[in-house]
Amino acid sequence: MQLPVPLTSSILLEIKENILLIGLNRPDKRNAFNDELILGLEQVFEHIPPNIRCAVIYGIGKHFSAGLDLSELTERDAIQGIFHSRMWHRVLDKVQFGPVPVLAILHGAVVGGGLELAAACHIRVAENTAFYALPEGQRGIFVGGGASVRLPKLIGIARMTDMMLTGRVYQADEGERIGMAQYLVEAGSGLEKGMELARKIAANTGMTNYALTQVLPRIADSGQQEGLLLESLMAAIAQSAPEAKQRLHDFLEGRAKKAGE
Ligand code: 1HE
Repeated sequence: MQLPVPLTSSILLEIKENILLIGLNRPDKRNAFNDELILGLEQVFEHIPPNIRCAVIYGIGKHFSAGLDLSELTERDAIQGIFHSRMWHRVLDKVQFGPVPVLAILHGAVVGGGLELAAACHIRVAENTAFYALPEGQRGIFVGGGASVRLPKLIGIARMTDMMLTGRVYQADEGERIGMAQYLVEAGSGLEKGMELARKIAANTGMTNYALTQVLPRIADSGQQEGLLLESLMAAIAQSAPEAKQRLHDFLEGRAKKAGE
């Protein structure tokens, strides 16, 4: 299987089975996102090989990510700032609406743009060292990588407002309780848990994974009547696929796992 493309040394890629592991590799700068790193991520998501079924993003070193590289921020005027933020939106849309479900494995700092990347992923697994913050409020800036749209869907507007107004930091256990992450695991075991989940996701039909990553978020963003109609269309398309019919037969003939097994 071919690895995506020649990349910046700030990203490490590895393929295990049919799962793409994407390592953020600027540990000296706590995986802060300079343009090279965020554009490198875009390149990866534009070139995911067709036989990859799931992706896992993790941070190399002590932290997931310290967010935006603040040393590049001082050089931009307002219009450059808008284009820069729109560039982040474009890249993180490619993560959220790319060809495969994406897991984020979180440890240490998950702050600013790092939290924005995590929120664009479909499942978040947090090690018990993870902590979440939006220091933008304290630095006199605003979020620019999609947090104002994606984060309230995970934790609610009130919590995000509090994080930015007061600098509140959520530790891993409280973060899991409020919806920052769906899984909380011991330090050092995030990738193992991520691979376990990724294997399950990779074994789904392509249609199921498409429905959950592409259709469900659009339904959630639409009005009730449009959403219900989209749901019916998606349900009919999914159940008519030959792979779905085979899976239903397998269950009815006792060859498939029961729910809960
Ligand atoms: C950085 C950055 C960075 C570290 N940009 N260089 N994000 C923040 O405001 C978070 C800023 N960072 C931190 O609060 C801390 O670095 C951490 C809690 C993440 C980690 O602490 P620690 O003690 O492990 O590391 P450190 O000693 O603070 O940092 C090590 C080096 O990384 C140091 O550089 P050095 O050359 O002196 O060794 C730091 O300057 C550098 N570093 N974080 C640049 N963020 C799409 S818009 C999104 C907007 C945002 O994300 S704003 C939030 C930015």
